[in-house]
Amino acid sequence: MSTSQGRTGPLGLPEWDRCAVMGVVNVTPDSFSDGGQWFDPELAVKHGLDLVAQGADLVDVGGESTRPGAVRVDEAEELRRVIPVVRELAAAGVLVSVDTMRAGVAERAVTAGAALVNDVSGGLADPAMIPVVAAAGVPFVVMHWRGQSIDMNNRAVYADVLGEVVAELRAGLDRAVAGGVAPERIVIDPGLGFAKTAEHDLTLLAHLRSLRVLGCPLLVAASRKRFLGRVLAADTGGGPPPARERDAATAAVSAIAAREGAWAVRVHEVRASADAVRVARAIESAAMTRTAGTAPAGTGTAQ
Ligand code: PMM
Repeated sequence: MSTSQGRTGPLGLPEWDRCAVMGVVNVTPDSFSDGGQWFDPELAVKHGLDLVAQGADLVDVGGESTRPGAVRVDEAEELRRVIPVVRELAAAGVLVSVDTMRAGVAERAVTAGAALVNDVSGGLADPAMIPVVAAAGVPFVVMHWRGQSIDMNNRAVYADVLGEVVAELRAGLDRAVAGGVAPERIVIDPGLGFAKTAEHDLTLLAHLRSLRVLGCPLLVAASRKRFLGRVLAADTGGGPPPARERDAATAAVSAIAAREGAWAVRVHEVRASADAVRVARAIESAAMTRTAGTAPAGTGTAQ
């Protein structure tokens, strides 16, 4: 089903009549946003269920931090963190996405019940990823990425951030399709904070509609990111608030992303974004109603 704004999700997932909310479960000791809180698998599962109760449509489970400067964990450790959590959440009926750059983790996670593969490298980090996703026939998130987190900040150099991100996403999309992933299963993501400064992130958010030229559902993952800290600090004159104090700012981005036609927002704190996307849907419906000619008399619209 396509919504009034033409927002259609990837083939293989349910369709919502609004922007979907993807809740984040990081089974890591060191994520910038919630590091360590859900490192225990039982707590991680409980947290995933709580996010669904708060309004998450799907839950993204990751076992490797991608914060700037992060050092990679090995595959065995990533599997140990992620697979039991994916399995339990999927068994409980939760729609699960796996956040991984490794084909082996993606493959095992899909077998354990994951319905979507979210690869921040868009298939660049592991040459086996695209063939695995193609064979599994699941939706695939292609994020804009310029290299591993350890030194990604050095790659935040653009003459035209919007044009370059669109071109590089198009290349990622073409790579995935050439590797056998069905185009209707691909979701794109501008990769806020990945090889980007706060100014780059804000420019991309200001032009979300331009990303839709690629013709794919759009995922926006602004939650608790550095650029929000920078925006909030600029007004108070103090330092940036800690990541966990950026949820209201995150919900503001969720409302805007939804209004701009994003397919989904990826957030750590779900309740406020679940409300935000519902308000955006209500406004979208009101805009459609007026377009359809039921505006009050005197506005120049058909009566
Ligand atoms: N950001 C993080 C992790 N996974 N996945 C997608 N698709 N897009 C993102 O921007 C993204 C991601 C950063 O770490 P976090 O889990 O603490 O937000």
